[in-house]
Amino acid sequence: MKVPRYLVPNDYMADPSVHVFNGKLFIYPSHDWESGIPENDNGDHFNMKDYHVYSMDNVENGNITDHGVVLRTEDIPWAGRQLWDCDVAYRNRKYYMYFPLKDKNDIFRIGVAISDKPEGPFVPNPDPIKGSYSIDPAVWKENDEYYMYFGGIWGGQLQRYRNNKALESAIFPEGDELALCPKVARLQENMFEFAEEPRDIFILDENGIPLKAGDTERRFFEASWMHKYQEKYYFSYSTGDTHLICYAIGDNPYGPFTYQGVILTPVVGWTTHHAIVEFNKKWYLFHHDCVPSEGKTWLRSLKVVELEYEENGKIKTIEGRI
Ligand code: FUB
Repeated sequence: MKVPRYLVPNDYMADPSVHVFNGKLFIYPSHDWESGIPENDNGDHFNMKDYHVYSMDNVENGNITDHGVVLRTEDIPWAGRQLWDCDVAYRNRKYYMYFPLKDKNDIFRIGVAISDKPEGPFVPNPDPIKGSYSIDPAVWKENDEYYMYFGGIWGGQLQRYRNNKALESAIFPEGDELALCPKVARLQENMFEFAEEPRDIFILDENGIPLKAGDTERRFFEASWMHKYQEKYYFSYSTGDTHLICYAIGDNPYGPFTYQGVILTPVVGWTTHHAIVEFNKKWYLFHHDCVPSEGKTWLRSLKVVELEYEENGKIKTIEGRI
């Protein structure tokens, strides 16, 4: 399947996280809707209030099952607003959904909800993960350890923190200053807490120098994802205001990662977001765009396309506007 295909034509779904559980592909998207909130740089117009889960036996034939609503803000005791990009991990016969949500003080935290089945429904813990902040959790399993990648600038609030502590007010590095780093933290065995202080992830240029804040076509903005190919760790992310999905390669889950190139050129819409997964011996890029909503940035539609590697492990760039 070399041409991207829309997966859920009857609803607006975005920010896919995708995993293979029990031999099926499970998709965990954000659920966009028309809330009427005006667009701003804070992302208030992304006012999502529930999640659905989707599954597929076969990506090529496009058949997809909607498992319905699996978690809502009204079920989450600490909820303020805005359920953004979630992810799900499996451990010891339980499925853990990690979701970013603003608390009652309008601060993004990361919550956990549990299910016995990959399709949910998910029951939320009464409190968010201690010490969690910002958005876009993505969980990677390595042997018996689980690592959560997270972070996002602007509406994702990462600029309000340094060394995992809240600042009095946001500070954006500029120009030649080091770009804000995405974070990673190993999870405790119970999957409910961080097992360590979140660490910075360094994305290096071709000379081994961490990317600068002014390097907006390459520096991290949001939407972390991790996958492994030929024993290398591929950390991929969105550059936000320059609208690219890029990737960087490293030798272990903590990095550092060296910048490699663009996976997806800008799509129609403002945000871009993705998941990369191998299923039935093919690699796929799941992503979203705003073509069906005629460019309304807050009404995004889920897409999938095959992803290919060069022999040297480089990912072939995919055009976002086809
Ligand atoms: O859906 C809200 C936000 O938009 C996500 O958390 C970001 O990754 C961007 O896609």
